Amino acid sequence: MSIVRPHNALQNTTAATGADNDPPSAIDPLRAVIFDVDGTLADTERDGHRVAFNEAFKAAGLGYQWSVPQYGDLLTTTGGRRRIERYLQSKGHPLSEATVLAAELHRDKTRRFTALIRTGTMEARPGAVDLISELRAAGVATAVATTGTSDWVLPLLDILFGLDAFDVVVTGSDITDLKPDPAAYLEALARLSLPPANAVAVEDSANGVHAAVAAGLACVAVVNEYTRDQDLSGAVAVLDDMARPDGVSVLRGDPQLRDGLSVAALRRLVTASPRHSGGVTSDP
Ligand code: XBP
Ligand code: MG
Repeated sequence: MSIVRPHNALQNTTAATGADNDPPSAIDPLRAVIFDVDGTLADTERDGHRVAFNEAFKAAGLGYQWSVPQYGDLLTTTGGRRRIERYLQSKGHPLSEATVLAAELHRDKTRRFTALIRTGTMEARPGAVDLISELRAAGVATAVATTGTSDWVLPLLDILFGLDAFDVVVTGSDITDLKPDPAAYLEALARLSLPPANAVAVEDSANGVHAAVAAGLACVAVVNEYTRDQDLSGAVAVLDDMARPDGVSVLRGDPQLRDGLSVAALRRLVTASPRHSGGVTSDP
């Protein structure tokens, strides 16, 4: 399932004014921000997906349980079904059996994770709610590009932000090639009708940064405990959170980002990007 909602940001060629220190220009170079979900908009992996995977293993009578550190290694495979399938093969299940079992386990895991989301225990990462509101108030389109399954992605976004907070939502159910393939980002750009030079991606992981950069986007990485030590060299900046009242740690990039991600900060990043040619085109 996917969502495409026309938003006036896509027709708006007038820059938001009043963003700290940025003079208004006739055409805003920042037209959209595309967010990853898992690990970026919400810390879903350790206490969310991992728990649901383990419940599914238990319900199926399998003795497998993924520990917190072990799950960090497993996360290098994107997509829950593929993650299970590879794990089962590593445990000696023949490929044909692993494929069938992984599909069943993943269906159950998706049901369990969706139920967990509906209990309201998953929280947005610090700064995410305010950043999305600020972007929308400035007329900048907001989008999602995730490899997660639409069955849980849509309720999670709805509970944390409201589905109206996004102009475009691309999930793993909409594409065949998951990150690090750029397909999710290319699909989001196509639905936004924007070229990559006028958008910024916000990601948390090496696979995600790779996907965004391969789609031609400038990408900011906002790390978590699982991704802090990954190779995020493709990102224009690396932060430890999107924003916090006491400022964030800038692990790499413009020291001014210590004030956190804002419309003005993201506009500076897109303008400084070598991909930005100084204008806006309507051709994706
Ligand atoms: C997230 C994933 C997903 C989740 C589980 O990667 O790889 O597979 O771990 O969700 P990213 P599903 O943040 O780079 O999009 O079980 O629905 O696949
Ligand atoms: Mg992620």
